[in-house]
Amino acid sequence: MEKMDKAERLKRAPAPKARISPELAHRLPPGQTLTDRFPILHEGDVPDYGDGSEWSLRVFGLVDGERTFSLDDLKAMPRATVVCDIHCVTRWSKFDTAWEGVRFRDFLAAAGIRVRPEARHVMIHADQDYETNVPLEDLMRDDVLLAWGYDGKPLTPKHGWPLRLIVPHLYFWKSAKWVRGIEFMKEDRPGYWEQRGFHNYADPFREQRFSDESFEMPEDEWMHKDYD
Ligand SMILES: Nc1nc2c(c(=O)[nH]1)N[C@H]1C(S)=C(S)[C@@H](COP(=O)(O)O)O[C@H]1N2
Ligand SMILES: [Mo]
Repeated sequence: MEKMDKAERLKRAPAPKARISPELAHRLPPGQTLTDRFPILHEGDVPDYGDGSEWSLRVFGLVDGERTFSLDDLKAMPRATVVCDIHCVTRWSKFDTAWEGVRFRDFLAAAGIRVRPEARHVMIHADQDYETNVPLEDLMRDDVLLAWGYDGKPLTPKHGWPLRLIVPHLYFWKSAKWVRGIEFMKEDRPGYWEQRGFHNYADPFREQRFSDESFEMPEDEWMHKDYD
């Protein structure tokens, strides 16, 4: 048998995938690499909510009456810990992140919020002038959390204190930090990134990064990354 030239063999070999054990590989969406660090990404400055006592959450839109909640109101609701993998569109994924808070659907039930039947979409309103849209059905899933804790500790300001959303099955830009409002809507409407070329739904396993295939990831999205 003829020995194939090494360079030729290398050229023909498939490009190495991210170094990840075969048992974990199915959890890593296409085009993602795994990180143990916790990158910090957001638009605008980190808001300072101190002990959270001045913070409030407004629920409005297609509900029977607008309501406002304090952090203490939320903490008195049934608590849950969700351990999940998170996937950022800038190609990092982090496995087994542990968040503490109240499930979105438990929040609605505990607060007695009556959502009108015509509501199909939700706009999450957050600082700084950030918003992101998620179908209501998706928010009702078992692992969707309104979180005030991470890894057994209160959220740090940079990661969204006092309250952030966690939607593990969508790219992480849907997991808004510093949430201030939840708006129930009949028609869908694009949020901050959804208006700027990113996918409206954002399923990482279907690699729904951009609304238009020809859209390129802006260079600074890759480079300007801070870590804990
Ligand atoms: N309010 C707000 N939430 C936000 C963002 C933002 O700019 N503002 N960025 C999103 C993006 S793109 C990502 S990847 C995650 C990053 O969360 P982390 O900093 O805790 O890793 O927050 C999301 N939530
Ligand atoms: Mo992101």
